[in-house]
Amino acid sequence: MASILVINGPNLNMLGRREPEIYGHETLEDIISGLIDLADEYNIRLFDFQSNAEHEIVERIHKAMDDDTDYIIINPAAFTHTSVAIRDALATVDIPFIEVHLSNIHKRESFRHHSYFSDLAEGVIAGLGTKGYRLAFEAAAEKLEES
Ligand code: DHK
Repeated sequence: MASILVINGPNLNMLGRREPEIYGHETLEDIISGLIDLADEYNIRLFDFQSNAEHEIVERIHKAMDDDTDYIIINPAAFTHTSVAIRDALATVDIPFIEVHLSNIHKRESFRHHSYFSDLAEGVIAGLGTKGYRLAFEAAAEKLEES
């Protein structure tokens, strides 16, 4: 059975309560439970991980090599704009990934316009809210079915 790992970075554990005008009203639990349903439909194993700590995300990405993760969906949140370490971890494990952002980072403050991940990602989704995770999951699942 193929496996997809969904990683969420800092402050995304606060979704639903955090700046809802930007990030919406759904919680991270809502997002993950929707993805679990999709994973069942596609017969895919879903792993999910959220951390506010950069080193924990780096370590979880390393572990993806050992647990035979086939695809990663990642919203690095604020680390999008700062983390060479998480970028390097993704390059190290060489597992294809899709970068997701709830908000359209290109419409926001200029410090959010640069991502350390987009040039390595298979795809980037921004500005579609929680639907972005579902679209990323479907794209990843379909790629895995083709391979
Ligand atoms: C989430 C965050 O926490 C921000 O730091 C990013 C991203 C944007 C999002 O839109 O999901 O700048």
